[in-house]
Amino acid sequence: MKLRKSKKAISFVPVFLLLAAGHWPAARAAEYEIAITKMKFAAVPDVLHVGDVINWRNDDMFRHTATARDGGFDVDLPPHSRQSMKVDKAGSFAFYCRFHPAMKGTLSVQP
Ligand SMILES: [Cu+2]
Repeated sequence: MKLRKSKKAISFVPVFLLLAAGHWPAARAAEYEIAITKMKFAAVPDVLHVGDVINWRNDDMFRHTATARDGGFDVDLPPHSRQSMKVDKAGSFAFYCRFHPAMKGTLSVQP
């Protein structure tokens, strides 16, 4: 029976490829931008994780807020401004703009 020395090294290649393919460890925080344009919040990321950062960006000439209905956050956004916010707890958080209650969305945050 002939054993080739390189055989063992080759078996590690698929594991390396999986890691390189973008399967980040859960602990790695991601950063997202949620823009406000023409009195509307842009689409929210499907799933957020605790530790992620949201950059709220107000492109309008009006002042807006991103305010959690449960009081967990209240981000003030003067015209043409941006503000970042760290997501610090898991759950589902409905939010709206205090000045324009028709503007709303929901953050879904996993641990
Ligand atoms: Cu508003």
